[in-house]
Amino acid sequence: MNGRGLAWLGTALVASGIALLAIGSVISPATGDPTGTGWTGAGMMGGAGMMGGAWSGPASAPGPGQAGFVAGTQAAPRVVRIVATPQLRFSPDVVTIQAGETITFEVTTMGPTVHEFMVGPAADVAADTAGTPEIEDIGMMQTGSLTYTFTGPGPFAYACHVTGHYEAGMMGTIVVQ
Ligand SMILES: [Cu+2]
Repeated sequence: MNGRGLAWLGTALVASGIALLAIGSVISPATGDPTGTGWTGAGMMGGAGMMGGAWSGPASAPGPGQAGFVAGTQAAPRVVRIVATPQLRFSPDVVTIQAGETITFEVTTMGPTVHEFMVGPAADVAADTAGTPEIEDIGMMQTGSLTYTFTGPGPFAYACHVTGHYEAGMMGTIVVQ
């Protein structure tokens, strides 16, 4: 999080305000699906008109234990989609992987609150350690992408380190199968 991000956040909050917060609150109940494939809100979001374009892509690829699962590799990463909500949560907040997998996270911010997405060893993610892979400043309806290879048993985690968000609980867990 930097000064520019804070300024942008303020502008976005003032400009976008209540209506988008309301939309976010409708969408965000999402699923909490630990496999990251539950997109029950997709139809509703598509129906919201201007937001439809952001949701036209496929859902997350099947995870371990699901039909059609193919482990992600560096040559062909598995895509996991995550929504960052105005309620300072990630949906899903648990992602299951197979040891050694390479995952491409596609993280979309719903609503006017700007978010970040950091992923890696849980201790580094918790401490916001410099150099830990991160997507910065994901603005409203923007999607950021980050590819990460999970080497070793973990523990791994992800988090948003916009000021106050991690402290509010904006974090997720990587379960290694
Ligand atoms: Cu955040």
